[in-house]
Amino acid sequence: MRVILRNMETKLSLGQLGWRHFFQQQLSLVEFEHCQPARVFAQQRSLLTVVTESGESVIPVLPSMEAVTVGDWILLNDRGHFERLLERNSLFARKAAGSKIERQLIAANVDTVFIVTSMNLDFNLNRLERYLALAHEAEVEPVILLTKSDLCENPEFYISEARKLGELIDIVTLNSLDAASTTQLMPWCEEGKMIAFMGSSGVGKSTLVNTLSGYSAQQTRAIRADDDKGRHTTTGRSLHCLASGALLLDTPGMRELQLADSESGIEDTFAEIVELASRCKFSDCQHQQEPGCAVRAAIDAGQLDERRLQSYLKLKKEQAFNSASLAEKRAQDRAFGKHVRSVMRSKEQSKG
Ligand SMILES: Nc1nc2c(ncn2[C@@H]2O[C@H](COP(=O)(O)OP(=O)(O)OP(=O)(O)O)[C@@H](O)[C@H]2O)c(=O)[nH]1
Ligand SMILES: [Mg+2]
Ligand SMILES: [Zn+2]
Repeated sequence: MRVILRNMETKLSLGQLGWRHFFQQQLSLVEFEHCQPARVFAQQRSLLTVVTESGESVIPVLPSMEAVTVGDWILLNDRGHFERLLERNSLFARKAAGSKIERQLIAANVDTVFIVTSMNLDFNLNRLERYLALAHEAEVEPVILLTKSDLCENPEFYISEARKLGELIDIVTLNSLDAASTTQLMPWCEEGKMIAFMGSSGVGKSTLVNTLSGYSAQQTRAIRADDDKGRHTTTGRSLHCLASGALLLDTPGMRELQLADSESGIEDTFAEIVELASRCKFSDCQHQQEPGCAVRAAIDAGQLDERRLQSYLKLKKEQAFNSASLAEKRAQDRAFGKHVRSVMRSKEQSKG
């Protein structure tokens, strides 16, 4: 993972780093006098790169520390050591990829997430719904970015498809290689705002970071010609500072985005289905063949896509399953911790 401040000699003010009232009011008087707020810009296994008003520093990750992620605000004491993590404004998390039963933190205190997809074979409504659920769960405003407008003959088709995901979602079409085209994003890139780019490999997340920052901060690589898939060029998360004062987070294209602990994010993403379901005859209606099902009636009347209902049911099932596995794992970890502590205590007692 890399940190790129536009100019390492230039110090960033707290405001430019994204400090605001919400964080300030968490400080006690003692902390206000003796601690320095620091923003986490990058995170390696055992090291955190943090930036304060006085510049960048690297601190060790200690076992006693809570899990922190890129975008977090922490307090450093007068010796520059980790004091504590501040409460987050927003948090992106998913179930770790593969068979690992673990919650993985993606980013904290993000102001806007740009969900990036290209107007080619990458475009997929089900996947966009996954990202929207993640954003809604984090309570972060999502904007859908449809890239590669210069290569697309029919952008209207993609816009109208994406529009099916919500009347009010902001949708932007652009050519990520063209600076004039990316100025459309400037309203979200005010000083101190943190913007995250998320989406599959090859859609142009790093290209956007490069064009917006005006220099080649990130490596980019051509996609495969046969299926438009990317080559997983970016492998770590990194924050980049724009001249406007916004912080851009580039992320690696996710191979697998499994939702966990995201019930309300899914409900918000499929609000119209939730609303219809509240009018079904039975409270436990599965919207299959039950009599008096308002959801099926809407599908029959052409007001709701069968695809969207299936996507909703699939995500709900997945998140319930993953949340249960995570809860079970947490309970096991707690029981194990208790066991270890009681063994230690009895050892100490027998010594005494
Ligand atoms: N013509 C055109 N090419 C683009 C556009 N956006 C990205 N590209 C190209 O698409 C390829 C992939 O772009 P990247 O920026 O590396 O994609 P990424 O989303 O960062 O991919 P990962 O790092 O693998 O997750 C590169 O060859 C870019 O030049 C666009 O809007 N128009
Ligand atoms: Mg990239
Ligand atoms: Zn129903």
